[in-house]
Amino acid sequence: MNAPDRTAQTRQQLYRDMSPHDLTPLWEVLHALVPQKPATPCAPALWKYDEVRPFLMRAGEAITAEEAVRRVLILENPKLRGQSAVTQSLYAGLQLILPGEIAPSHRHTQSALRFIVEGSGAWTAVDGERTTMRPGDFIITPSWTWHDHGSEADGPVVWLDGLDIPMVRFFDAGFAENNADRSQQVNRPEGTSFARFGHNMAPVRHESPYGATSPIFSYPYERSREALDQLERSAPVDAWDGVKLRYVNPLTGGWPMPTIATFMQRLPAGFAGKAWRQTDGAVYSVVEGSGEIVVGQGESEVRYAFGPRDHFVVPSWHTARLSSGSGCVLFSFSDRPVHQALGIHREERLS
Ligand code: 1HN
Repeated sequence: MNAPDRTAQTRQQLYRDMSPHDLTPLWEVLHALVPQKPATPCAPALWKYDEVRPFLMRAGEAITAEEAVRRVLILENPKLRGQSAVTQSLYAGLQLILPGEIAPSHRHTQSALRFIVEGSGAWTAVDGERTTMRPGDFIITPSWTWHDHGSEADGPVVWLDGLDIPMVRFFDAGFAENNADRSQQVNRPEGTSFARFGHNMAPVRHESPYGATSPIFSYPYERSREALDQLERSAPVDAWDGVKLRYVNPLTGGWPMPTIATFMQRLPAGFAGKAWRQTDGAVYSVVEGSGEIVVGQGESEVRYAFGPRDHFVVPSWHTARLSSGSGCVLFSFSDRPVHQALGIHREERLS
C-alpha cells in the first residue's frame, strides 16, 4: 500500500473507532460548517393567489375552523418540504375564516403577525381587545398572549400568517395552552391600544405591556398607504427599494416584534430597481398593483411576475431586484431583528 492510501485508511479507521463514542472529526466538515458565504437550502418561490385560492376554498368545505383550530395552508419552501417553514427561520401560511366561524382561543410562545389579504369584517382578539381585519392591515399577536379569531363578514376572509415557529423550535422553547373559553372575554373597546400608542404619543405612566413587542395590535393599511403615497410624491425614491418604510414599535423605535421585521413599500409606475442581497430571507405579500422580481443569478435566476395577493420568498443572500410598470404596493417580513441582535446582519446594494 502506498503512503497516501495508508494515511486515508488510518483516518477512516480512526473515524470508525470513535463513532460509537459520539465523536466525529471537525476537519471533515469544517468547510460546510463555516461557509465563505451563506449557502441556504431555501429556494425562491412564488405562490400565485389564483392557484392557491381554490385550495383554500376547498379547505373551507373540507374542515371547519373550529375543528382545524386554525384552517391554514402552509406556504412551504419547495426545498424545505415537510418542515412547515418558508425559510429556515420563518413560517408562513394563508388562513381562511368563513362567516360565523370561530378559531378558538389559545396562546403560545411563538409570535405571530397577520397580514390581511382578502375580505373585511373578520376580527381577531388579542389579550382582551378585538381588532377588525381589513385588507392591508398588519396585526400582531405577541408571544404568550391569548388570541382567537372570528368572522361576522359576509364572505371569506383570508390573511397571511407569519410566525417565528422554526426559530422557537430551534431553541426548544415552545409552550402552548388552550383557553377554557372558546372566545376570550373582551375587556377593552376596539381601538384602545391604537388610541394609547398609535398616535406618536403614549400614556404618561405606562409600562411596555408586551415586553419587546409593540403594544399596537393593528397597523391599519389606510395609514401606511397614506404615508407611502405622500412620500412617492414628495421625497426621493430609493433606487433599490422605491419608497419603503419599516413598521416600528412606538415605545422603542425598534422593530414591532422581537423576531420579525415588517415593511411596506411602494414601487412607483415605471420603477426599475437595482439589485441587492441581504442575509435576512424575506416573504412578500402583494397588496396592490403588479410587477416583477428577479431572484438569483446566472443559471439559478428566476423571474416572477406578480399581481395582487400573490406571495413570494427571497432567500438569504440571493440577489434580487424589483420592477413595476404600473406601480404596486408590497408588504414584507423577515428575520432581520435576530440578525441584528446577533450582530450578523449584512446587506449589499449592487449597482
Ligand atoms: C396560530 O396560532 C395561528 O393563531 C396561525 O391564527 C398559524 C401556525 C402554527 C402554530 C400556531 C393563529 C399558526 C398558529
